[in-house]
Amino acid sequence: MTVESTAARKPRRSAGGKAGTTGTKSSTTGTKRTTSRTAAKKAPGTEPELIQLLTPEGKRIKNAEYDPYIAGITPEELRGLYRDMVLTRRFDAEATVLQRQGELGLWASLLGQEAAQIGSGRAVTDDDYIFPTYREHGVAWCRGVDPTNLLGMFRGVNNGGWDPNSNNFHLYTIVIGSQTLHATGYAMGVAKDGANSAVIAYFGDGASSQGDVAEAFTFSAVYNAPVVFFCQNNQWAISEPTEKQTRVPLYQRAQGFGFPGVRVDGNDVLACLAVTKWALERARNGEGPTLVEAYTYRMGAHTTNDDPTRYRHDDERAAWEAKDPIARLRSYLQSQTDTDEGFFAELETESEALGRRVREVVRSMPDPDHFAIFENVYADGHALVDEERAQFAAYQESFADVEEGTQR
Ligand SMILES: Cc1ncc(C[n+]2csc(CCOP(=O)(O)OP(=O)(O)O)c2C)c(N)n1
Ligand SMILES: [Mg+2]
Repeated sequence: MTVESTAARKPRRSAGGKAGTTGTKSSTTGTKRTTSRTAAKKAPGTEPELIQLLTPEGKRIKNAEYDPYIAGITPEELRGLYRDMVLTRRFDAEATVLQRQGELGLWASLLGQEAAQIGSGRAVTDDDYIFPTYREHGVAWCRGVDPTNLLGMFRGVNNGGWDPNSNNFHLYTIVIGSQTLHATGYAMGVAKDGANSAVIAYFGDGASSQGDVAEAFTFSAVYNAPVVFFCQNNQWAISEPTEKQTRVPLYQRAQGFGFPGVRVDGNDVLACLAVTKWALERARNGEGPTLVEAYTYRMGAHTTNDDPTRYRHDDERAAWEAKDPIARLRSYLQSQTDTDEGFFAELETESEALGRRVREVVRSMPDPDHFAIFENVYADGHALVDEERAQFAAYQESFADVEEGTQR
């Protein structure tokens, strides 16, 4: 396994990098179309360059640059990270099942991305502000957002489910990439306030193609905003593979905007913790933005509406299963710490209890008031909203007539 820091931090490559240069050359040569496609694909069996502190077998790799960020981590804290990942996976599985049973309209599973989310989520301090996508259930867990609060929107009974300012955790954002701009603006505000906090924006490999993300990179760089862009490259944007988004490794994009980018093993919770701490420290020290690309895999479907068997092979999933983020920390705990079987058994009991609680809470969520959607649109009300509310009231009353008619 190659372990390497980012090219942007130690600029050994020319701008654009090796892969980018290859892509540019072949794409300008019409006759080389086949070559160009081949070049954009990863050669089978090759591993990308990334920062890894824990191998898939659970062996610790030394890294002079990032070890200091997890130096002194105790067995208790390691068990805490393991617990976070196990409970998040259990919650996520329960939500998927609830959707299958018709209790939720939709669910976007984080299966396989637990290390990226728990590692980065535990690196953030209480004062930092987080802007998630719609899949950051593990980060929400780290933030202390009750998991059941994540489900209201997916059940269609509320528009969000939590107060962003209570946990410095913004509402889930479905408009791809837009939260990177919100985060950048917020971070620019943080800098103007002179506050000693940082901001982190989550987004996906697909989102990296959005104009919003390019604008966020530009503004954050130029204004030296204290923001970390945390890209979970889970290899897929619904049915589009990453090679359809970029000809260079995503972390190298940062170089062109003038800030560092780094690729970390997104299935290694220790590496994600260390690298995110480093990036947040840079932000707090006034060194500006950082792009972290967490190289991971979406083990499940894009959402419960999706069927990945239509566009990807089972052997790809099998290869990633061997790099499971939870299994590798378990191996490490068992071989290198005093963690006994009692810990794992207790956690299993706790997981089951969490699953039961999630089921009970979801099933007892009250239906929303039909008119709640018109509230909080404007602070002082608005004539157009009043008009729409009146139209909706008339529409509702039309059902009352039908019901009366049916009864007669
Ligand atoms: C602006 C916008 N365009 C398109 C969509 C539809 N859409 C929803 S999820 C998605 C793919 C996102 O992929 P990625 O950024 O890799 O995140 P992932 O779902 O893999 O976590 C798309 C295109 C959207 N929600 N918003
Ligand atoms: Mg993706």
